[in-house]
Amino acid sequence: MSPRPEGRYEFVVVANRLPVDRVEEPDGRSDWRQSPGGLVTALQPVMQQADGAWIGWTGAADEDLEPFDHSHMRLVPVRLSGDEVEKFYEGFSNGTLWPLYHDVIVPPTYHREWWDSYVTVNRRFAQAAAEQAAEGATVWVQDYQLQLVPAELRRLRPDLRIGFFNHIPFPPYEIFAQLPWRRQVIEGLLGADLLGFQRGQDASNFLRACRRAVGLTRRGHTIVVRDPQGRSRRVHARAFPISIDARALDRLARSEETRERVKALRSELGDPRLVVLGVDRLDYTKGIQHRLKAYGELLEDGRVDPSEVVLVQVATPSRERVEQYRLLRDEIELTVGRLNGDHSTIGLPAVHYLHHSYPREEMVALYQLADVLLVTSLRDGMNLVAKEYVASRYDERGVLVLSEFTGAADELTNALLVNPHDIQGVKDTIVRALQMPEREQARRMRTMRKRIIEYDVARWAREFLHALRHPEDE
Ligand code: GDG
Repeated sequence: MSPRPEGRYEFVVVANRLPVDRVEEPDGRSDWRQSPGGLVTALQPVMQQADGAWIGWTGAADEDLEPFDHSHMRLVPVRLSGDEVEKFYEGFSNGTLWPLYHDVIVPPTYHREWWDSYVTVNRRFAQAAAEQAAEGATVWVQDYQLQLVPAELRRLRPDLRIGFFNHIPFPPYEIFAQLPWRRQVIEGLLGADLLGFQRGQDASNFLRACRRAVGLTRRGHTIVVRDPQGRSRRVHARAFPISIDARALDRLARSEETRERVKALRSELGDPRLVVLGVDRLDYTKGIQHRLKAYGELLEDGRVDPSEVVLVQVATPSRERVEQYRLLRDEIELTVGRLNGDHSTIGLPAVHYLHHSYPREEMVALYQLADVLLVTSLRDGMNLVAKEYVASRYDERGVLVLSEFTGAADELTNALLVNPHDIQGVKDTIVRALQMPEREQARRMRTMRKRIIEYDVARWAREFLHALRHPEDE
């Protein structure tokens, strides 16, 4: 089916998920609630100004839903069958691309049927965008699940301005080259006018992959491609580090409700113990096992006394139908169980392990409570948790221990940077963080807060869209 010549939306976002979650009302009906993510917060003002539509999946299989309006946006659901959820989403997106793009921390799986499903679903997203976009509209495609959408969309609608942002790292060519469909992925991405990455290194890796996989050489940030009609077109690729709504978090952290909650939590945790916090999706890229190993050894060595310090680890449930994630959960829970068995006393667990998702307010209270925040990712596109911690610390207290292998480490250079593979280094850094004088905490926190407040998520969206609409400035 060919799309209608044009839809009516001037600004179209295409993302794997719609920015709403289904909620069950007490009367048994279900309704939609805006998801808490930063992306929707950042794009909402643009959506409202420009008459915007958002194309994505609801998260449930085999669901046929008509487009509907919510939070001043047109939401356009894309259907995925159960088989596609398995092959496109859990398979190719989370079992092939996710580990491949995160330095093959676990081995990626390559299945031809998963790839076929990825192609089919990417075409469906492109078709939906082609139907909604007005003549000459701006379309912004999000993330690794949809890398073929830019080229497919350009084929259907050459009049559009197409941007793409990759939220996860783009790997070095030596790793990317494993992908049997590397050429098709690069060609898919090159359908865009502007490709955004988290770090300069990701953009360089992509530009290098263009030369190695499809023989196109760069000029600075730009690659010149030839359309099938023989016309040449310029594609720009560079870093636009994503951020958070820092002012909103700062406000929430200062609120009376949060202060009360912090007080209550502190006494529940056994005041005056110091709190070391980890907050992650339960994912093997986050280095949760490395962190537990380091912390466990500190308890073992007696360098950390569990009556004085407690580790709180929030591990938000994630991708629970994927085998590797189930194994990881078992492994982490076994380790936490052992640590608590060896080091807890009644009423004073050495580690609080929380496998749930919390409301935003509770997260901010935890950030306020944390004397040390541990981010030990083995590879992470950005890591918003690190930025959220900094934004919440209006009191300029607290120490951020941050893995060098996060995008955030490029900006938050005043954190205590660690190599999560160096367990001795992580141990020493945790001890240093726990002993850091308040003046040094404040000095470091102040510099990091300045950066986060200046470069917030609204600025990220503004700079990307400006670059997309004004390629002459590139
Ligand atoms: C990908 C890239 C990149 C977590 N638990 C709860 C909760 N969260 C929120 C955090 C934070 C977000 O989820 C997690 O973001 P991260 O950036 O840390 O990590 P990924 O989910 O892996 O995100 C990453 C990001 O995309 C954006 O481009 O930075 O590198 O991997 O906002 O606060 N929020 C609430 N309850 C929880 O239990 N409310």
